[in-house]
Amino acid sequence: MMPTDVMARASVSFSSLGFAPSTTIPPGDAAAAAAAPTPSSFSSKGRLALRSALEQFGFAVVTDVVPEDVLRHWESLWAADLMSIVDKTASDPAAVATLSQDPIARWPLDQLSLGHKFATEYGLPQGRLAWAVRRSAEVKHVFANLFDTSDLCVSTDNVFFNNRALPGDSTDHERRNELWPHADQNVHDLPAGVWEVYQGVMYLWPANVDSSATVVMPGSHMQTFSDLMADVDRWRSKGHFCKLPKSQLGAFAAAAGRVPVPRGGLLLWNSRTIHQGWSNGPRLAVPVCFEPKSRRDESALARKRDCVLTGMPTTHWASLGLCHHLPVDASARGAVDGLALNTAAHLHTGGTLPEDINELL
Ligand SMILES: O=C(O)CCC(=O)C(=O)O
Repeated sequence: MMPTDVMARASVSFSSLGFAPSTTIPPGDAAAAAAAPTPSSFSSKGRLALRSALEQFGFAVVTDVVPEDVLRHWESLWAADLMSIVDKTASDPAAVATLSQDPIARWPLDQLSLGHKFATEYGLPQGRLAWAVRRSAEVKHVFANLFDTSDLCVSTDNVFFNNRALPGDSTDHERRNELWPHADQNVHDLPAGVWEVYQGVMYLWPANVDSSATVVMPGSHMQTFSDLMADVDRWRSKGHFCKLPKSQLGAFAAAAGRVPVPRGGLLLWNSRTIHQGWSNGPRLAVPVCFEPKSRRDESALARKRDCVLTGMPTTHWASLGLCHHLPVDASARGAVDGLALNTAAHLHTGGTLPEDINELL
């Protein structure tokens, strides 16, 4: 885990960010997108603390971004998303009834995978939960503090979901994970390669020693990232997913740590910071990234609209509208007796592009 002294300095409370209560909108309300926080409502103390944590460590945790009732509402939206992809006419009514008692806990993830690593399929990246988080005025306010503007567009990445409990007998040091540390920025891919971009993950369930989490290497957005980018031949004509070479894995493992995030907290990191996911134990979290709209061109907007309408994810880049095609986990498709699935979670919009979603793209 990340050392506690680093965490103490990398944590900022949401209440210090000067959120104006008049902009609080009930979750999922279509008016949330329009209720943009204004720079005048920012508190300079909180903003400075957030920016200096990001500058020093390349990551920060904003705590208590949304209250418990909102979190419970968001969980209910995830349950609705899961039930929405069950094809009721092709499924056994008894299996549907059992699942519907508690879809989040009972979803048979080993047999009915929702995609590759994350919930990438069945329209879930454009589902109810994902859009409730993207519509949250509080989440947007955090990013507005970073960019000094509320004229922001949002990314539409995959949802992170794992309902598998850890094996009761495993202790933390025995748990193993694949190493895939990377930066999500490439300075040789211009102009985006030199923009400031902050990736975010809104944690509905806490990240702790017994859960899945995000791993970051503190401070790696500086020298480690520059060293990675020094190999011009390797990165020229490549995209923004830049993996650390094998020779650096030992250094990464020694310096990196899983970031504990309380329920309702927003983890942020610089796209240059070397990071990866750690998949061991439960997780319900939504990646969210806002960037200034001024960066986003018409073709990116068209791709983003298309993703919303077809249920596909984009990468975390809000400005680029890059479709996030991940390999499909075909072996785990529809293998449970009695449950058949549909790509349908994105149809909560009625197959149209609501004005407030369009406004956020
Ligand atoms: O699983 C995570 O928290 C991180 C995933 C990741 O590396 C990314 O979104 O770039």
